[in-house]
Amino acid sequence: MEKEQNKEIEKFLIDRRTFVKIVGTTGAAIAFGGVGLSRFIESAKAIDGLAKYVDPLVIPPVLTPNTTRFRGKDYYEIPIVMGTTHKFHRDLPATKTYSYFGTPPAGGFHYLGPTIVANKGRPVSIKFTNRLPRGIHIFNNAIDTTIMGSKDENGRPWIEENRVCVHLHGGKVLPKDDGGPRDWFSPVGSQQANPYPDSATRGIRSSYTYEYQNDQQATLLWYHDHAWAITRFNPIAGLAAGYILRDNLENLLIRTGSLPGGKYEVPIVLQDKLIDLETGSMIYPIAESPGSVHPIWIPEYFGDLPVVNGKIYPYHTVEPRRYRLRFLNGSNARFYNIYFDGGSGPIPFYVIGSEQGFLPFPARKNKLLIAPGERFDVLINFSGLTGNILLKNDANAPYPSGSEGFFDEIMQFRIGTSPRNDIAEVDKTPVENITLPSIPSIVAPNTPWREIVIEEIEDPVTGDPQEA
Ligand SMILES: [Cu+2]
Repeated sequence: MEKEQNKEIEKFLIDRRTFVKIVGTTGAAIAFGGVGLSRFIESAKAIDGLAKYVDPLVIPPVLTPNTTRFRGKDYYEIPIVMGTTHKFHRDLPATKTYSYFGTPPAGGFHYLGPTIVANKGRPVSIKFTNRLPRGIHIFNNAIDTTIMGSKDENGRPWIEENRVCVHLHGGKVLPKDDGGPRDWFSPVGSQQANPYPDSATRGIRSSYTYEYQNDQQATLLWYHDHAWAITRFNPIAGLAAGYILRDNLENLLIRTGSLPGGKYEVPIVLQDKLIDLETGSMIYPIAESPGSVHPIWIPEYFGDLPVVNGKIYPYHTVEPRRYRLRFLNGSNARFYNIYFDGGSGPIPFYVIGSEQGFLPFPARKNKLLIAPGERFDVLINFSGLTGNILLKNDANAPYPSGSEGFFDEIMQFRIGTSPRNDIAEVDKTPVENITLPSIPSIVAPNTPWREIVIEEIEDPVTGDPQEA
């Protein structure tokens, strides 16, 4: 029985992979051909000089909700701000970033945003306020006004380049709370008339309160910006953060020690980044093809530096025990095929959940492919290991066979010691024996499998992706 189940899981993971391959092979390999690469190469020059594993991993703060303002609901207020103090690396100057602002931990945290922890069945309401500066966007040079949504109905570029809206990725929400690209809102103080009657918010307010019912499986969701015509910039600028949804069964597993909780549950937000190593500024490359349909726009962004929770090549000191790592690929286009390397081959780990909830049971893996936007819930046991473990990657960009290459190292786990008297209860139950919260199957027995292919249409001349 268990074997059968294991096969099912394996099939699930393999099917996903095959699916991704089908998507990935059509044209992605040449998607980047020739556009905006000069900047990419320029910034790559000094990478060898950037020391690895000198910055500790930063854990985004978990926000405390106001539980009394609205009955039966967790309420938050999150300003969306620009910061000038975030350091991606010890040896880089501070960088101008955008973020969902939470109480910063020591050292400053002005990138990405606070983690929201919600519980199934208890609604969350978040008032986001746009406190970005009016006007100029952080990636102003890369704005292509030929992209739909870049101009108003009179053909003028939007005054409010720093428009925002918030999308809870993977969330089951009402349309009004989905953060559709057209439902953007402006920086504080802006009073631009609302030109579209179908938008409740656009241009006429500086904040919007989203309601999340949390009526779905426990999982890691994420919230990120989704503003019209500039969504590709904003999560790179920093507007992306985690939203952990728990349910009673999961909470029980944490309380009883079957799943690591507290500091043993670590969010890992993977991104790639282009940074001007002189100034510390983030770079968004542009195409230089005047006369083409979109002269500035590039189809995919690839950075040459791995960034985890806002730090380049960070390290994290762990105890020799089991950890739960909540992976999110918050990159624009980069896939990661991750593995843990202790010096003698990949260290096996377990996947216990993916985008929308737990797997039926833990699946043992050596490597794991994570596409942009995807989340994976991973258990890894550091007990019995010593020294430093590297989190590595061997996925090409564009995936799977592109020529942009990849950084093979991402971050380092340093195996420390266990605190005295800490008996890691969690390690006593073998991972295979953990019963995960069951998910009701939505597929009737003998339902035929159908393959759905999403294809990218390329320009016959340039080979650039045109539509999908
Ligand atoms: Cu999304």
